[in-house]
Amino acid sequence: MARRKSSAINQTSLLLIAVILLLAVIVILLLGYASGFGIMNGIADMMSSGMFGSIMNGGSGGYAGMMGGTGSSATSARINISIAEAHANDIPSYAHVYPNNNTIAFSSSNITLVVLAMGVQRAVNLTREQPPSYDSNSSGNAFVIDGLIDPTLAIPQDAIVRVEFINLDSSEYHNVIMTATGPPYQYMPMSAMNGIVSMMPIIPHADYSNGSASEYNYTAVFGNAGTYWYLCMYPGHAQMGMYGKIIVT
Ligand SMILES: [Cu+2]
Repeated sequence: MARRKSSAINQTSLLLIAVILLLAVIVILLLGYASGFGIMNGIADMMSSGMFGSIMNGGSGGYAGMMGGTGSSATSARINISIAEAHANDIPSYAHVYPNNNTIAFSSSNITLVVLAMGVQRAVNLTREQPPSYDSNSSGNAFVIDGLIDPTLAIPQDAIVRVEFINLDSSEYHNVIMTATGPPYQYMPMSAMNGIVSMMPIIPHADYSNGSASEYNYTAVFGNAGTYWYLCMYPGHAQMGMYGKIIVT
């Protein structure tokens, strides 16, 4: 009996430690963003052999361009909100948009994916499309990609996907990560770390008083065919429906 009890305590302790670690990572990501990614680079160095790898290596140079060596191409910047919205409606020729089944099929091995984050209501106003049923709570948050809300993305295997993530929300922090683990997601979406493909910091909301938004760029490659998901790691967002499906063939 004593043995069984201590094992249960150990499991509870491990879960607590996992929650504390995830909270710590989120705080560090926020601090890293605030300080121009100085901390992020440090973490990326420490974790370069770990699961985050060089994807985490945020650049400190804004528009300065590529940072570091192979795979270390993440950059952060500010972008004008109206330019960001125009950019979002500038759909590339290799992106085939099917509003009827909320799907975008990409026919290129070099893809630029502009991902906007915002509240569901703003997404509906911007696109005049409806969100998928799982993300229809008007107090929730959503992704807008090529004029659709949380669309399914069909992407060729091994395609180079340049993600341009822009937070157009007026009040909430967001990010977009990609993973093999699908919904349902918990308030703290720790399950998403299993099968993680890409990771980025959680970035601040836009400033509508001066018309500028936060942007973060990184590159993702899906080396294996299958079903993947993109989601926001900010606590509660993916749980309330801020996610979409990726089909790699
Ligand atoms: Cu979010």
